[in-house]
Amino acid sequence: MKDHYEYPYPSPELESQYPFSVYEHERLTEEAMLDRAKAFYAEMNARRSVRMFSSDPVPQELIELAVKTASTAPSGAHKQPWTFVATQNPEIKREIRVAAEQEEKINYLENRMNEEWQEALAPLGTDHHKEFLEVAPWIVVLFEQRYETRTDGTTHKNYYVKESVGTAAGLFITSLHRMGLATLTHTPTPMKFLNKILNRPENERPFILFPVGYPLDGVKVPDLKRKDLNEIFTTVLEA
Ligand code: IYR
Repeated sequence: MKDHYEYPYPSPELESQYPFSVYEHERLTEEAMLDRAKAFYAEMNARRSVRMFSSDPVPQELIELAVKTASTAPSGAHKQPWTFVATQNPEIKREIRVAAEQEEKINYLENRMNEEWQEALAPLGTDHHKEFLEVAPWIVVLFEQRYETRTDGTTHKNYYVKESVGTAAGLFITSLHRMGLATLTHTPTPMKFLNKILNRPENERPFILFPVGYPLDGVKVPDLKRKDLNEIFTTVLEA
């Protein structure tokens, strides 16, 4: 009975209608799995968001590889409902900075963010100055596609868009860190101005803006602690 499936996937009917292939997977020893998991955790635990970048250039190929990695994310009905828009053009970066700072001035100085929100941000010390938007060599904006527009002009809904795009964002951040670059998940809310500056269509909505580059030498980050496992993980062992 072990691992016997009464309803195997794909069913013969399904396989006669759509293509399938055997998933290539190498099963590792538990020891090898532990080694890899511990090394990867240590590497990811060293990642930090930074707010000052070096202006040193970064080759476009590295950005493209991070986007390709992000696009391996699972997505609702495999729609891959995302567009990554990258620029290293100084004038466009300036326009984005000016527009972002305009919104953030309202958030911080005119209290569009309420007191509780501003208190939560106090240890980070963020404010309306977004100089990094001009200094970082790249700005990559991740847009979510609320629906897709096909070449024949018809529109089709996407599913679980936020879940899908959020998952892709995580892989993008992971890929950048792994290749030795830094980023910041920046959301200069409201972000609709990015459609205009970056010339994006109506079906796309900005999800996260990522400045990308090397961290500035000696850059400081808040002494944040990550939650212990017992605060974020629990098991349910009895029915
Ligand atoms: N968008 C603002 C405010 C901000 C909000 C959160 I939640 C943060 O974690 C950090 C900042 C800004 O970028 O400054």
